[in-house]
Amino acid sequence: MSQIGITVHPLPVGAEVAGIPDAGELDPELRGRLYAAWLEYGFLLFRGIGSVERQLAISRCFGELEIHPVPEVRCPDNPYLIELGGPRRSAAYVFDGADLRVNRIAWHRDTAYSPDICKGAMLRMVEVPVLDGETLLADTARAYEDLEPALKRRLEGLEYKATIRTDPLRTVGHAGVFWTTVRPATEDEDPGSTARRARTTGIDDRYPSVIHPAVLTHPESGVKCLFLSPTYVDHFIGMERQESNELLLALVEHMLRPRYVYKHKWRVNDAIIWDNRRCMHAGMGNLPAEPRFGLRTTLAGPLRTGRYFDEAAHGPRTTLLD
Ligand SMILES: O=C(O)CCC(=O)C(=O)O
Ligand SMILES: [Fe+2]
Repeated sequence: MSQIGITVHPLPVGAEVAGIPDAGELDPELRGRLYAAWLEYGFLLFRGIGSVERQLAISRCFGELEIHPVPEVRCPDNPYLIELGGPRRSAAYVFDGADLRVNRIAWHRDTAYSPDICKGAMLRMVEVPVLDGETLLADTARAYEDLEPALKRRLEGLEYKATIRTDPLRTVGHAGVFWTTVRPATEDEDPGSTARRARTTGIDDRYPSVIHPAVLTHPESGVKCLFLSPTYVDHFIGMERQESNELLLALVEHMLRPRYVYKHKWRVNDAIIWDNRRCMHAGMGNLPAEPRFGLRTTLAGPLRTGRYFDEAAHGPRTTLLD
């Protein structure tokens, strides 16, 4: 039986898909429609994805899954899933000027600290806090399109150095972080936070800095995207830090204009699959008293957009999949 009964409802940014069957094989025609909608809208929202199996099956309509490069975040039951929140991922709290929050994640593209960023990811929310906990997504293709021609020319051929930053202390005050009031919680506010932060500092050393282009021509749709991953940006190559920070801030402010941003208030079993080449995303965070738990797949088909900053030490990579 044809499964073509799905409907794609455009949101102001992205689109929601209704009518996806709850079980069974997803036929090729349906997969084709989903894929075309994904490329057209940048991300798709599904409701009522009630199991890991369904999340994996729908994710696989968009490409092969990959095992996330950071072992610490993998789900012990299934290496193709990572955990967001939950007892194993108890991240340090931050203070945002009003409250202590957990799960607050600054704007980024997944795995943009590596030369091969992943193609996309599907996040499904299993446990949802009553208050807050939204995920934000920004369409960087539309943001690029609206830039002034002079700024587009300035960005031509421009590259930036990207560095993983797992320690919130290092991101505070950084121009790429739009929550300028955020600071890590003190040990008094969040007993154990110093030790938890110490557990993640080693991760940074395993991921040498990389260089990515500021603008990416999408390999499938051909649209140009403002390819920044703000929280990982160290500086634009060839610029003094002040000039680089000013440019970064101006671009981030532009990308975060409400017309390019969608804020998703989760319901249990909602799932969003984003095109990581086109969209960047962030987590608003929630109050520590409320549990929030999500499971995420990662789409392989790595895109070699970058190279190591220090190629002498880490080697140029010559083919796409080596
Ligand atoms: O927790 C969120 O809202 C965003 C999480 C995130 O960045 C991710 O799943 O890649
Ligand atoms: Fe992410």
